Amino acid sequence: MQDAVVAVSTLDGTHKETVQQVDVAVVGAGFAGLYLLYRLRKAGFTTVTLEEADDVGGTWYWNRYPGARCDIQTIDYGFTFDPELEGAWRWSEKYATQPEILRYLGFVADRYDLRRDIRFRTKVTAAIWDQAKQRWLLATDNGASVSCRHYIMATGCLSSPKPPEIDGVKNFKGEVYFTGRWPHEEVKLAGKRVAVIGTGSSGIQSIPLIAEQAAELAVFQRTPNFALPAHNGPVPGDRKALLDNDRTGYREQARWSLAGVPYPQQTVVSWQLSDAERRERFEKAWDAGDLVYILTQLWADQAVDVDGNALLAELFRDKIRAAVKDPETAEALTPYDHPFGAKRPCLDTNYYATFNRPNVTLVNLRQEPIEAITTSGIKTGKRTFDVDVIVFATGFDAMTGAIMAVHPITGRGGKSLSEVWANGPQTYLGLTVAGFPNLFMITGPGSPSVLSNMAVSIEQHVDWVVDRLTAMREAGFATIEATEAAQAGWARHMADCSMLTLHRLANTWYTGANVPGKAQGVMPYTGGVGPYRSICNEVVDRGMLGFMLSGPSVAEQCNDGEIVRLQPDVRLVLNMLAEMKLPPIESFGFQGARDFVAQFNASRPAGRPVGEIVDGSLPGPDGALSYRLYRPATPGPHPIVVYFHGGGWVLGDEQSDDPFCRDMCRRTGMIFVSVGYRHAPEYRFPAAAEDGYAATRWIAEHTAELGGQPGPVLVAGWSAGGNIAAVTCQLARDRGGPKIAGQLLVCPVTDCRFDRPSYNDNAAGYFLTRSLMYWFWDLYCSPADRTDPRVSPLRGKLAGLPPAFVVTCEFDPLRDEGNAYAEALTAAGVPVEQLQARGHFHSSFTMVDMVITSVSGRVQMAEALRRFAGLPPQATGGDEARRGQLASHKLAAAAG
Ligand code: NA7
Repeated sequence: MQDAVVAVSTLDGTHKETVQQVDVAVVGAGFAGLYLLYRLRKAGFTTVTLEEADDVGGTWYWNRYPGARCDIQTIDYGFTFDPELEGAWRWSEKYATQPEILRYLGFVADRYDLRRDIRFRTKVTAAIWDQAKQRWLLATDNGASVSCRHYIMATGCLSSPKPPEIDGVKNFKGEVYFTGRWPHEEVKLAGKRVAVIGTGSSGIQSIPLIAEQAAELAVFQRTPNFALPAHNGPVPGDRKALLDNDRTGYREQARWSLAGVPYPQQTVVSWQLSDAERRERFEKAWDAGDLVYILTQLWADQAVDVDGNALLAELFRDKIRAAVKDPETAEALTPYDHPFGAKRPCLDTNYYATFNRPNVTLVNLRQEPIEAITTSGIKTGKRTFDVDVIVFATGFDAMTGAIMAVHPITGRGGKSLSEVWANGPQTYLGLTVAGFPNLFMITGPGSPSVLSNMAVSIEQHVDWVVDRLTAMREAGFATIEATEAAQAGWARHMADCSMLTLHRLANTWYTGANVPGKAQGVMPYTGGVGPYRSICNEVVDRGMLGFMLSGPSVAEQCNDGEIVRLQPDVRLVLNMLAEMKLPPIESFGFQGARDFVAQFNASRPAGRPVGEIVDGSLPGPDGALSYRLYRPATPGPHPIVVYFHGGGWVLGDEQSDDPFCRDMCRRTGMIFVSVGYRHAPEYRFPAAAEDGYAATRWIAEHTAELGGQPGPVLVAGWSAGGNIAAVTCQLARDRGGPKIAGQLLVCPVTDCRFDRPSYNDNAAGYFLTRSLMYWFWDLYCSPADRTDPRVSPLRGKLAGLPPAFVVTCEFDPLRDEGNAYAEALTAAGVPVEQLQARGHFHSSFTMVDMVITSVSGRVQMAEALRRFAGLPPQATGGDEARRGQLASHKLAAAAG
């Protein structure tokens, strides 16, 4: 290391001091820092790691409190970059203790001789980017400053403990400990009166052990948490067998999974299971004592849907009630304020049973908040607790604390990171920040980090960063910086992802809510480890999209843009379809295409239950038409919505949009009658239009018989069905009824012009292609008829039509004609509301089971239909979606 230390002038040039010159400086010698050092050295970069502690370990160095363990199973929680390392280390337990993990990290440091490049007991006190030299200068509190081309923060997500935030701590005459800074020497608690404040993972792990030692223990709980028994013991045989049978495959599956642990995506939804089946699944998870399993494997909607989650949370609550004898204590320990998994659940050993001990008292701070800490103990609103020891298990300034609060970081043009992040962290990929060239964060905010197996995420980040530095060096680039556009796009994508899960619905350290005054928004990436990895790879494949690269003797490169413009789940669906390498649907022929659609629909989970489903037939203009009626579970009579399915006038039937009809029936509280109109090419224009009108007329005349509310009906339709709904409104106006109270047009076909930009921009790649639309048109309608308003309603007279809600999707060939129809209706004096769905594709709203981010759109559609029908807003779904939007918009707003 000495070789690299040279005398240079400081930034202001006034005096000389010793500065250590390296290619790359790393801060932190935990999991991330150690692997960085290994990779950087191997890649031939001169490197130094600065570490505040006097040994390696990071989080596992500091968190030495009694009971500290990892809560990812040890076979999944370790380095995988070197099979020989994997072979050389054996974990003793399913969940390793802190000392064992620390030993492991020491073993890794020794094995690769990493310590020689680590400066221990050295804190960075400031970091400044020198634009002229294109280097970072790091000041330290111990020894030489460091000048480096690249600065990588491997500072961990949970390494900056939160201050106590309670008055009077300094007055307390007894012992004070923080779980996140537990002393190295033994802490003797035997015979003492102890208070523990905080019931997150650290509290829940330590409380049972402290209770065994202390004479008395008072646990001060602000928010109860869900805790699953760890059932610690040997590494489970089934998981180990999976790993041993195919180590490479097992690790690879972890890398592409959602949480970084190799579990498949659960596909069975809660409503497909009986109460007994759900309980059976839950009991299995409870007995397995595996946090990732219970968080992901019970049913597909457990983490994405409030109702699906509530079923699981209630089973959990039953367990707490059964474990704790005193009903009042049990009730206080039972969480109601957040969905299961939205706040970090804990893994425990005897936690709930500890409250049955005579020496343990639970103090419910919701009923008696702490007023102050006194010289002798803790005073609440109701009583005083005299104690000898106070343990603060109050958590961390998570995700951003160690990056931002620990030392000032000054980027290009004197920009301070604290100022740039004042409204919340802004990053590109969670790895870089615009305005801070050559600065990288490992598992920074905006990456999956704490919502994943950290070991897997760390390896992915480190590999990506070191590979980029290597590629830059080979190409002659000296600096790399994220662009503002890419970063703003990432913030939008983050906000979109935050709609996928329920994390936005809880006040947690994930959202910054645990630190008073901290900007709030979901900080970790909720889109999953595998999707995140594919996005990082795509950035590279697309020529370092969103990065500016420059070097002394090469031309500057900036391939600007947003890496993900699709909604995250739409991206997954389209990728999945692309992987299927399907031939164009039109190449199947019309019967083959119908069979394909039927097969595709049959493979999807059934939609949610509604009150009743009735199949029937009604008289059409040329024979009977079948219909399917969806009735809400609420008492009727209900207003009726006549619905027309999608399928280009060629495909589908009255059952093919079943999940959408069920969902809308539930959300609107209205009857949906899906009409099986005749299809082309057997029945060409105007058969579908005339069937639509005739069916609407018949339904309006038979509302009472169908159990509907007397009065006007409503119409709705998707795609070609949207076309039929729009046409039906025009025909009803012109042919003397029936009266229609409102029209919902979802991605409707409205015109026969193919020259609007969306037909080109979205011609291919978004499932509904331009050529498929051409095929539909050819099968349904000859060119001479295409300007007839019964197929191109945009060409008809628009005044006097019922109020409309028009939905268009950004990545849909039909987008612009839908927007044109909305504009034309407005111009004709028709009340119009519009949803222009960003990042969505033609099928987003009907793929109810797969496109979670379309929920809020359907909530808006349902609210519109209720308004048209003169009903008050529905409280449930709407509220949930609105809350979600608010939380995610905080991040998007911060991006703006
Ligand atoms: P956590 O999970 O943030 O838990 C901190 C606990 O301390 C939590 O119960 C807090 O209640 C409570 N707390 C925080 N501040 C106060 C004040 N001022 N008064 C009373 N109670 C307070 O931190 P941990 O160290 O347990 O775990 C962090 C992560 O490490 C964990 O999630 C795993 O990923 C590993 P609150 O819930 O905020 O009401």
